[in-house]
Amino acid sequence: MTATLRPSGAALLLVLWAITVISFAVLWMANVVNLELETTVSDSAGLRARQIAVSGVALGLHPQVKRDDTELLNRDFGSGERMQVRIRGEGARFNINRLLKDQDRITMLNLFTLWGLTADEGNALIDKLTDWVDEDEFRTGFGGAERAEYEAAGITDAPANRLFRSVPEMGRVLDMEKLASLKPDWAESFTIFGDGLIDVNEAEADVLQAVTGATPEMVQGILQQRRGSDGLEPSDDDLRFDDVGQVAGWLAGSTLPPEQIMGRLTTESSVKRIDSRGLVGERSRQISVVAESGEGGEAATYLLWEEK
Ligand SMILES: [Ca+2]
Ligand SMILES: [Ca+2]
Repeated sequence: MTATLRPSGAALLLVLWAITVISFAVLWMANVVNLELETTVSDSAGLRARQIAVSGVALGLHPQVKRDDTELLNRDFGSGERMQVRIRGEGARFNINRLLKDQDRITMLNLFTLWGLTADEGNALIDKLTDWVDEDEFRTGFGGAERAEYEAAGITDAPANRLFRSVPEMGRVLDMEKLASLKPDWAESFTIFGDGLIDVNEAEADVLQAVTGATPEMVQGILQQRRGSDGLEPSDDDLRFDDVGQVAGWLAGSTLPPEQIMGRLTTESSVKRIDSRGLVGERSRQISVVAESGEGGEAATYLLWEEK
């Protein structure tokens, strides 16, 4: 018999702890949402799946649990009950409000053309996104759309003339349909939360390419380094950059000035997204939570709680 716990034993204790003593804030949020869901979730397997998903949220928000604790975050409880949790930094996504406020047309155009729009179509879409949030009624550029253009399309309550309040709201902008046909999961690359810096430890290839102006080959170098020798992410051998300067070598050939690129990057997102799925047999419930981690042991602030 040994007196010390093996790491896996300690990890198991932590998971049991998290599942037994779920943070009050998570339970409170879960209950608030539950009131609205009561009519839709009436089967016991679905309820149990949701319970597991709620536990996964608590686990994912625990400050000691890291995104590459994959064994801890993906568990099989037997009898067809499973939990799958993914922790991501929100800096994997572009903050659309920040891009528009900064009028960062280069980054937006990089992204839209990468997804298959022509430069003209991309510019017209940027004009329309700009008009959606700007307070005036004057069309931006050649492609903008204010009230008259929406009315002509039979839409009477647009544009909003204020910042986006959600990512799905972007889908209401004229021309977004075209983008969505080329890139159905476009919403996965956007957020309305966080400081707008792109997290080099979290972002996918297209986001990194758009923000740095680097070639696909340069960005692949960064991703390979990040994934470690098993080529997978997240996993145990992932490398995390702790200084944006560490990626500078790969970006040397970019068309953008290095200081400008580095100023758009971070190695740590202050805002985290937890995708937690509970599975019971055929039933599955997913909860996505976006939270700003509290400082010095303070509770996390919830920015978004979404259930599917
Ligand atoms: Ca406007
Ligand atoms: Ca305008």
